Amino acid sequence: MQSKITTLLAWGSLLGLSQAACPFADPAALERRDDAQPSEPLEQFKVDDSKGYMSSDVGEARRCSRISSFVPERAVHARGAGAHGTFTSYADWSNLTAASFLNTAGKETPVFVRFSTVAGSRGSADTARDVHGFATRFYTDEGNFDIVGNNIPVFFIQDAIHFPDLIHAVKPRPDNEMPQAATAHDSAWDYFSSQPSTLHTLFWAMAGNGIPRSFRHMDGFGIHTFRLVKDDGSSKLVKWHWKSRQGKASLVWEEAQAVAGKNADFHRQDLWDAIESGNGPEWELGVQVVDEDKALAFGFDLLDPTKIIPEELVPVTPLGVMKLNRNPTNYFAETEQVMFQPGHIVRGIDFTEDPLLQGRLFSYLDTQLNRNGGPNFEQLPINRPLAPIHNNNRDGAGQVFIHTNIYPYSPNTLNGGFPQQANQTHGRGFFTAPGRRVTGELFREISPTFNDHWSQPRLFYNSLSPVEQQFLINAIRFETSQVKSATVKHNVLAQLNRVSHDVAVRVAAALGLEAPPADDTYYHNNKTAGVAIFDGEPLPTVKTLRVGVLTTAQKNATALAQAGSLKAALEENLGVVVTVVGESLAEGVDQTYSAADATGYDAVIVVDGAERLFTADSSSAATSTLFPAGRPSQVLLDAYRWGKPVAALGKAEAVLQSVGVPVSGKGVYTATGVDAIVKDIEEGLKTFKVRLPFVAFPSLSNI
Ligand code: HDE
Repeated sequence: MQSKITTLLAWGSLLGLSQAACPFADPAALERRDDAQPSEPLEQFKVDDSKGYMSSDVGEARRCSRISSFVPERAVHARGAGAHGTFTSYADWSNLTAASFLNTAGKETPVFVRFSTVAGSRGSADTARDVHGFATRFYTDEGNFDIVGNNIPVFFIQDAIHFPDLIHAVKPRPDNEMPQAATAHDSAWDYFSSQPSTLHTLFWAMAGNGIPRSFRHMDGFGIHTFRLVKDDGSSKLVKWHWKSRQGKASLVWEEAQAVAGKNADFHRQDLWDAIESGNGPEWELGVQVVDEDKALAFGFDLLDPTKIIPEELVPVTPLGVMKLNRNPTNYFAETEQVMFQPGHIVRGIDFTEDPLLQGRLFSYLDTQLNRNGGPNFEQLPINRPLAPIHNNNRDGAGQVFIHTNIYPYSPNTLNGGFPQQANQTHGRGFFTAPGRRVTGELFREISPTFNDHWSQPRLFYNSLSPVEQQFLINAIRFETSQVKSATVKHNVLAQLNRVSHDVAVRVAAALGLEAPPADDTYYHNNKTAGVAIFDGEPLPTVKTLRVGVLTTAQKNATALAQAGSLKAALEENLGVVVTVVGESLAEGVDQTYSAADATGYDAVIVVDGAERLFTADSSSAATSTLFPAGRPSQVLLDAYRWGKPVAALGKAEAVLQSVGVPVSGKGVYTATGVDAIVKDIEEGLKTFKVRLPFVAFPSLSNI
């Protein structure tokens, strides 16, 4: 580590220790605490007031309303959903780390995960295009360890001091608080184009990663380089990876916008339903491991959080698997009050001097102090570690323990020297990488090894297929065509042009501008694997994906029966969730056409006999007063336009043509029997987006 960056002491190592308990239910149960008392499980904190009486005490009501509104929403990542689960270690990893949760094959550690978007406020829609938070807490037997990561492996900035600027630029305007949960505005693109360290993350966000199909279908990353430390004090540099066992899948933009209007809770609903149905999602935790002296070996600085280590250079070593299997009992008490901190680390894990990470070690504690009005948020049930707590935090607002030690300081002679500071050899306490030496000069400036902002966005862009490149360009076109400032548009094109002349020309075409001449300083043809979403690996499972079966509930019992057998066959063979749609909620119908739309399904099938609902003839049932005119056709056509597999059984084949779906199109299936359609739908769902709703432009001349 000899890069010329500002090196801060790892104060966060101290921040992770202030953790305790909260028996708020019964004053008589106030705990008398010594410095190290085991915690009780979360269960004891659950209060059931469903059979009790409401208080008529106005004072209490006022106090309660003040209390419940006291915790402000998160300044960023306000919109989110959480779930409990278990992490299971694959092996004894003491060859890599002293972390106790990784020291035995099969060892289970409880976890709580919170997924989020970044820019939107707490009531915003789930499917806004954004980076997504992926924060995991491990309640290990040696204290809490948090990986506060995102679904994109890089970040916008390299130094924490720039974070307020980034957030001010991305958030709504200060005067009118518009636009909500969106970056399609002048200040965001002004910042992106003035601070080119943002380009790499921006490219990932403008590709499918910004609009995942669900929290379950995205990967997670710790982003910064961390350290794993062994018992002997030796250490390695690592990057954390969460790889989704559901595979990666994303929406398309028109669909995401429609979802935002139809179901703002789309992602939290999906996660909740999957867990309730016993199909909790799983991720494999892995690390890329690099020797301490190889921080500059890959042509960039491992302390620079805007860079990935391509997996061809350093493969990911899988350490264990996490399964989420329990929804929260109370959103506020758990998901809202969970207070993650990158500073929450355990023995065997340590920080690096990454200047973004160093700032986060301070900032997250500040945030939690501000949100909670004091340091005792660590005593809340969801934040409280399962391991015994030893710290010297005392008093403060909301202190719920009665500490009994009257010599709460160290060193002391009056209490036999306790409490004592734990160290590597004493008390199996906390330690940082003790064998490490740092040399070099300290400057308050960005290291020259942090200066290349263009090669890696280009690597990312080169690694996408032409269709996915077009997807990315469409996203940039959508965003920048809402930018009003000519200067900003000019600056955007200049930065895009440093990544790729192709991108600059194609974005410029939509803006009615000329791209600057090619600037090939950073151009190269390298590629990396595994970053694609739409043309990546097929999904490993289609279980829990949603299929809409369009039928008629009137005048055609056979069509309704066919919908029923199709539903049974699909659910039994594929484990998908099937919704049978009809004009009214007759028996066998799950949803009406008046409530249905294509955002609710990953694939759509029209059954034999439902044709009359799709004809444009105004005298027919297609204009029934039971649903808005043309709704069945719209569901089918939208599903097709948004790249979903669509199918028609028997005579319903004619419907495809009549609404404008080419029968021979990719992912368009026709059959007479239920079994054949089940197979086709499985194949289509595995590909997920069987076609993207635009043509690929193989060369610039086609713009
Ligand atoms: Fe955060 N970030 N962040 N961030 N972040 C917060 O903490 C901050 C950064 C991330 O579900 C806040 O408790 C600074 C990178 C997630 O509760 C706040 C900097 C990464 C979550 C904060 C960063 C993240 C947060 C808001 C630059 C990926 C949601 C409320 C130095 C590695 C956690 C809160 C949850 C939340 C500050 C950069 C991920 C304000 C100053 C890089 C997933 O403290």
